[in-house]
Amino acid sequence: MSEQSREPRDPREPRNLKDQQLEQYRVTDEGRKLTTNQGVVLSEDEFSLKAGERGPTLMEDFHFREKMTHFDHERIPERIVHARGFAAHGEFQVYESLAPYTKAKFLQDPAKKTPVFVRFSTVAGSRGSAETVRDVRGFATKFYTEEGNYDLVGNNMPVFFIQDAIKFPDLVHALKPEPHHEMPQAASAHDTFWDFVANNPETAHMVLWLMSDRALPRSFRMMEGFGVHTFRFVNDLGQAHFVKFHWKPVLGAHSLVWDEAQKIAGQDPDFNRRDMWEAIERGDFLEFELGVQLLPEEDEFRFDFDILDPTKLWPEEEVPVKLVGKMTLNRNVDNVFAETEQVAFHPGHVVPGIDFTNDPLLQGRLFSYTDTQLIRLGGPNFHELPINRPVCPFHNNQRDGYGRQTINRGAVSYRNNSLAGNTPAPVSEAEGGYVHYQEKIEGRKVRARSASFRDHFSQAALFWNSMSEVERKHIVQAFSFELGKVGSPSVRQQAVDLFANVSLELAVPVAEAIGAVPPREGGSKETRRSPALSLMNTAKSPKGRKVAVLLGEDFDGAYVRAVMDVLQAAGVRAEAVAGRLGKHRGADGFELEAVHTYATTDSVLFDAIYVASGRVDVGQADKGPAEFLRDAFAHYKPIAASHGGTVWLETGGLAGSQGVISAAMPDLPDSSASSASFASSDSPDSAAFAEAFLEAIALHRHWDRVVPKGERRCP
Ligand code: HDE
Repeated sequence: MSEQSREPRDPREPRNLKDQQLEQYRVTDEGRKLTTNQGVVLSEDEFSLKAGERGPTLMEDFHFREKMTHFDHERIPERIVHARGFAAHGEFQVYESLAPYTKAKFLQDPAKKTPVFVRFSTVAGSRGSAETVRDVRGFATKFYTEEGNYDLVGNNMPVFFIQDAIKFPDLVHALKPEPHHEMPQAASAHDTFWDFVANNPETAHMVLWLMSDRALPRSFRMMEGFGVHTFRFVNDLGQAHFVKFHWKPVLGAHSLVWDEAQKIAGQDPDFNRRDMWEAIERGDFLEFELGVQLLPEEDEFRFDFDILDPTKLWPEEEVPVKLVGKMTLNRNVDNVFAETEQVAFHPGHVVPGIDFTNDPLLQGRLFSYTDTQLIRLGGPNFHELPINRPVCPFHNNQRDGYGRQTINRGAVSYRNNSLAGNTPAPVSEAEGGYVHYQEKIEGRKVRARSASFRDHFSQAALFWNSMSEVERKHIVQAFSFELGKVGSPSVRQQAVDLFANVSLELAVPVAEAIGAVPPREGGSKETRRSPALSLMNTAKSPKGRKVAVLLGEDFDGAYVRAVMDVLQAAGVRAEAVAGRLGKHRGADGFELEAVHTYATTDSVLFDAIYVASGRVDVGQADKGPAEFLRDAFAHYKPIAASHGGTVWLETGGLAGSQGVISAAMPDLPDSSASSASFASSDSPDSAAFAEAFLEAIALHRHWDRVVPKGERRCP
């Protein structure tokens, strides 16, 4: 690229080694002369070259040919799984040296910031599919360390569907849209998926996670991440520990409810990426703590499950998660294709101090990820793409291939050689050379599953036992929905019978909902619980939430502004919605800016609703505060109303319900008026009102609220 086409970047943006490396590839086209890819300046770009104004187009039109050819080749194959993803840059810092466990350099020095690139994804859907579908989420992190790239390619669930990689093509074929009509998109609620589940009982544990609220994350900022497999840490002395990796979101793990998730898929298919993009642009960076569960080698057989089995987790109560560092995602990409689409993750990208185990799922992944990049990114040089380059130098005798960018000087590209002093040369472990952990292995070549992998139901039952009442209800509803979409009565019955092995409390109501025969016998002997598995025990903070402030004609501007300021100071985004965009004058003459209309947004896109007006002109929309409140109430969200807005609570019969804050609340200081429009002087203190609202927002959902079945309390 030419020198003059580079623009200096905003100096306020964070810098690190990776950022500096990427800088040399960034180009700003704005304000430049239009040229061909060969650098020839063009004089015209709207008309192809013709023999006469009304004549045929000429072959010699190199500009037309180049422009059209490049366009024809713009698309590459989407990822076979995890096609829909979104990514950001950031940094990772360890809290204290992990030297006793691993020699990985990026885990030694608390002062060191390691650049990272993280891609979040859904699994089943195509690249253009909606984001709030019921699915596993990918959570892939590339650490650009001084010793080379380390990729932690995880998911937001700690276990997996299958135990051996050879079954992955079968799983994915069953999950993806059915091949004869390519339906349904981005959904597991269809015959082939459930046929696979019913006939592959190892799926039971993961399917419970998939049917739980974990499959509907409110935000990429609010979900956990897991490395899934058991890996190995190796220290300087060659001693090993088994390790499981966790990402813990600082904002806690929070989920959508199903009806909301489905509606968002229509209202804003980009909901999760928009949330992440906007948060980073505002400076509300994503924060995750890295956690490790460590197990000394001698404890390998301590559990009643096999630690090599990827359908099992290590209960946190038995092996505590040690929080060892923090990752902050603080910069959006400049170009989604160049970065997010071309990034190539691989669980086999490890650095000295991190090694594999014999988990048969992990072993198979070590093959698949390079293989897939060869077709997806068109050849063996994908490591040279800017986003994939390590920040340390790399030298070897690999040469040529499609899209080769490195210009290797000299005649030698082999070892052993004498002409280049037998370099580039490997170095000893002491000098930083990667040495595989020398695990002793003995065995016959067999195609078999270890007997220690055969219990498929105990941990599924552990998960079920650990759920709160609300979470269990959601799981039963999810099974009832998904199996309710299955056409084959036989598959429905087989699935119910499989989950009878987990719990009859689960299988019987599902069977009743889908017209299957309720199983009479079943259940697991597992009675233990792991409280860490329930989302009810996660961190609760209002930070990162979004509130719609519904305005009409009679709001008290100063009061509403004051409430919005308190919310904003607590990290809550408060955005005004009105019948038209732009400035709105309150009853007191104070102006507020509406950034949405009742037509351009919707209740489901917010975590809470504040109605500030009684009289509302909805403009060109066919919905208004009544519909916003109806959905927010049914989705258990906090609702607040002041001044004339309280009338909506009363007509809707919402006043007094859990998580509904009214300016007329009896326990608020100076609370006096109820539904009538009143001036700020008679209204309760805006700070106290906002604080009560904030508390309700921190809880996120008010599950004890009674949402009537079969009828809606519509205002
Ligand atoms: Fe993947 N997986 N996977 N996977 N996976 C891919 O690689 C595969 C598995 C995960 O944002 C593919 O580059 C096999 C477990 C993430 O770019 C592919 C098996 C976990 C991503 C592939 C698994 C994951 C992928 C498709 C069973 C959690 C997205 C495109 C042995 C620990 C990475 C690509 C990104 C992507 C193969 C199972 C996580 C085909 C064979 C378990 C987050 O190579």
